[in-house]
Amino acid sequence: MVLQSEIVNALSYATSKGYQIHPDAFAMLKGLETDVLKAVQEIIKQKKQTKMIVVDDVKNVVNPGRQEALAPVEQIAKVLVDPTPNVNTGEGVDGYALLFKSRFEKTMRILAQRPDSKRMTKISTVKQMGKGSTGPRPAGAAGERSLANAGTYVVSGLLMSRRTKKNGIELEVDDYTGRLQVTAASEDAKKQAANLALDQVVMLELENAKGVQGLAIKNVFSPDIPDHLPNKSRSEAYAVLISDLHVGSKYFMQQEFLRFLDWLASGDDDDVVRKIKFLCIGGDLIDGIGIFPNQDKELLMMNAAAQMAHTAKLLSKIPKHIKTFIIPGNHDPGRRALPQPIFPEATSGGLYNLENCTMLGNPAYIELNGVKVLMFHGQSLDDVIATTPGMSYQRPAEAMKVLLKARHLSPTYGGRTPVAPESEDMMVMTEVPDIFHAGHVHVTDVDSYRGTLVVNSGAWQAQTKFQQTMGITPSPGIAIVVNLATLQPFKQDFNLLL
Ligand code: D5M
Ligand code: FE
Ligand code: ZN
Repeated sequence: MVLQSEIVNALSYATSKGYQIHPDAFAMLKGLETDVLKAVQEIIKQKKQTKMIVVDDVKNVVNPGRQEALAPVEQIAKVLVDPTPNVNTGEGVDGYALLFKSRFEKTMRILAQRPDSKRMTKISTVKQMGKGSTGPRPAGAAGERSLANAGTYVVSGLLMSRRTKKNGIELEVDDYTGRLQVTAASEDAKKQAANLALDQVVMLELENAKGVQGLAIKNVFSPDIPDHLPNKSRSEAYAVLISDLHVGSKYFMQQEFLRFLDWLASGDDDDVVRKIKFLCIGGDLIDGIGIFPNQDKELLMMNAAAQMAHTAKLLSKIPKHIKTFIIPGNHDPGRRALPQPIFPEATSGGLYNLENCTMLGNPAYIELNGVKVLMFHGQSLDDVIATTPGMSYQRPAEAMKVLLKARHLSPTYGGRTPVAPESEDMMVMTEVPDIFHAGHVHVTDVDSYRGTLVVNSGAWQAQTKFQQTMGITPSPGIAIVVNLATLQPFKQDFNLLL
């Protein structure tokens, strides 16, 4: 569809200049891996005699001497961040203390870039001010006047708890100098407080308010991503995003997946497919063994190695010119806790032998033609959906936005998502992604948030018994295709239309 309009544009440009395009030349233009309008403009610029654009004219602008007029579709991939080399195994309780300290410090560096953070006060200072007077009063040399003028206090910390009380929602924040309990009493503050993830870092603007014991929350600031203009590819290249194959499961949709693989290989006949340069696979390649109780009743292949070998065989059909990036999910071999290192090579069933496939840990940042892509399987989306009001399994992109706001991929500790006690918190979203790709929920969803394209890439597994009892209706058999030059996404459906 994108190219269709490109051709139409080129045609109408030629017509407007009084030119006609010979059908053979037209066919050749359609087959070019380039900007068609630009090619036609270039031809008209060079043409001196007739008003008919012919095959030779097209050849003229694509011959090697004139390559610069028609830049080929780029394919430059970089791995920006992979947790694998930094993953350590269990450090016990100490590890969690270090993890949270690291989370706090890394997120404070992000918050420091916000103008409101200039007024930040330590919690110990705020508590000190509260002693021996009717309430906290601003103090401290530099901040004194601005704090007094504003009549408010700004603190930041980890959100330790959230409780619904008579007066509103009580939050407890800790910034390593102290702990403070504050109340969201106004409707607006209550709404903002409800949308925070437990254990995330938050900045709060506080004030004294009538009828509220202690300080009241005037404003809630999540670290958030800045509203930004995303990076784009200079040429029209496409990235395909998929996840959750669940090979080995009775419900794996092999027919649809083979249809998808055939489509990837149909390059020469299709204007978009020809320009697919990248494929991102967001985890849950296999269904695994012993991942949930009584899983064996839902398996076709009873061992993980066989499942991986079959996956590798399927993925070997991806055309070799498509650079493929693969991260693990909760069903795949290797460590279960986040962040997950790359698949253990020994149990990867030959995946490592596919030269166009790059294995990465979960989460990982890559750059595709300059576009920053954050790949994350999405385990924590279950926790976000369970604990945030208004979230549902039918709109996973909404839950993904909560993670973007928190600048953290798995904020809540002690829920369904296991997080490893690493001394560095690698789940802090230090980079601002242009595309945020997750899966896990099995529902395709596409949205845009502050310049970032948010994609949940669905699944290739039909509805399981568990999902049926939970009332989760997956949307499997669909690939998300993104034009990296515009960041426009579209869905390519591989379900047979009945
Ligand atoms: O998870 C697919 C989706 O279904 C994800 O949102 C979790 C949910 N799910 C699936 N099985 C279970 C069980 N046994 N308990 C809780 N939630 C579940 P996937 O990782 O692909 O299995
Ligand atoms: Fe899955
Ligand atoms: Zn999953």
